[in-house]
Order: sequence, then structure tokens, then C-alpha cells
Amino acid sequence: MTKRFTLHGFWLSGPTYKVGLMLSLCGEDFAYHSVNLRAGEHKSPAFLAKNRFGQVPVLDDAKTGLALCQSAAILEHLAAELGKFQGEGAAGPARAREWMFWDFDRLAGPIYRSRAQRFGIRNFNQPVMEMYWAEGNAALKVLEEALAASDWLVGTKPSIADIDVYGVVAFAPQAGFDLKAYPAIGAWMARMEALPGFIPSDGLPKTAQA
Ligand SMILES: N[C@@H](CCC(=O)N[C@@H](CS)C(=O)NCC(=O)O)C(=O)O
Repeated sequence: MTKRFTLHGFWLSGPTYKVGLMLSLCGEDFAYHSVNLRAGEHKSPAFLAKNRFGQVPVLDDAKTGLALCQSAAILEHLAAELGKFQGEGAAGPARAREWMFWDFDRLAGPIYRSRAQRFGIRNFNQPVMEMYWAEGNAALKVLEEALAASDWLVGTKPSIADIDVYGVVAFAPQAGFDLKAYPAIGAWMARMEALPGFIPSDGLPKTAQA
């Protein structure tokens, strides 16, 4: 049977992982297309027709006919369409959005870029790496304080805020950040990893397959 959702992504991509994690936690059996970034597939006319920014992930939603980009926007779409992980209460979706904007503003840059440096994908000089180190730890401290006060980022249940932020923090050790210094984050990660349908950050297919 044709699947409603097709995720176009790359297995090393944190934003792709966030969307795969959301689909899996929602119990959605989705198709997956591995985009060959090395070959420049994400800059091909066919891919640019789906995402003008030329980046993964993209989610095709056969029901609405939408091809969506930007992982946080995709998480919001899935939450609204599937009625899951929207954030508790009337203010829940707005609170979840606050965390997702914060994530890309403060947390994702230092962690994803430090990881890219360690993998040899980027080549930043020492002062830039030191800046990412300081910024990443400052953001992790903010997260630690929030999670010391509450099991989940919004209300009393997991939401797309947790999924979005987990999709960055899961890569922090590969980026060189020591999460032992953040016990509340560690406990929250264990709660995330115990959710039905959880997939680990290296859990997406490495080659194209449906
Ligand atoms: N803010 C975007 C970031 C997406 C992004 O950075 N994608 C990377 C892979 S992790 C990419 O496609 N890079 C190739 C490029 O930018 O040319 C999101 O959350 O979806």
C-alpha cells in the first residue's frame, strides 16, 4: 500500500533524524528516500522543486499534497495532522514553538557545527570552535535548568519541543560535549528513549529504500 508520508533525507543529518523520530513515535510507517548529498542531489532541479533551500529533510505528504521543508515546520505539520505531540493545553503549541525557535537559535548551531568539524565536514579555526564550545554549554545549561524543574519541556507530556531538542542533544557526545555534566538532561534522554516507537539517532536507513 502507498504510504502517506515520504521522508527525503540523509542518515547523518540531525534535522532528518528529528522528522524520522517524530514519524516513528507517531507510529507512522513512512517511505524513506536517501538523498545523495555528496553527489549534489539536493541541488538538482527535481529536488529544488520540493525545497527551494536545497536542503534535507523534505517531507512529502500525499494526503495534503504538500512537500514541506525545515524540520521544525515539518514537526508542527505532523503534530497538527496526526493530533499527536502538539503540546499540552491551549498554549501548548505556542510553547513548543518557543522551544523549537530557541533550539535553532542557541543549541543546534554549536552542536551540529562542532560535530561537523569532528567528522571533517567543516574546518573552523580554534577561536570559532571555542565560541561554539561556550555557546553550546550555555544552551545545555538552560536546558538542564528547565529539565531539572519538569520532566518534559511543555506541560506534563512529551511534545514536538522534546523531539526537536532531542534531535540535537542526541548528537552532543559526537560533537565533543560531555553530557555527564548535565544529569537532568541525561534523565530526560532516558525518558525519551523509553517512548514507544523510539529510534536512535543512527537509526535511519543509510541507502535509498522504501
Ligand atoms: N533548518 C533546517 C536545516 C537543514 C540542514 O541544515 N540540512 C543540511 C543537512 S543536516 C543540508 O541539507 N545541507 C546541505 C546544504 O545546505 O547545502 C532544518 O531544520 O531542516
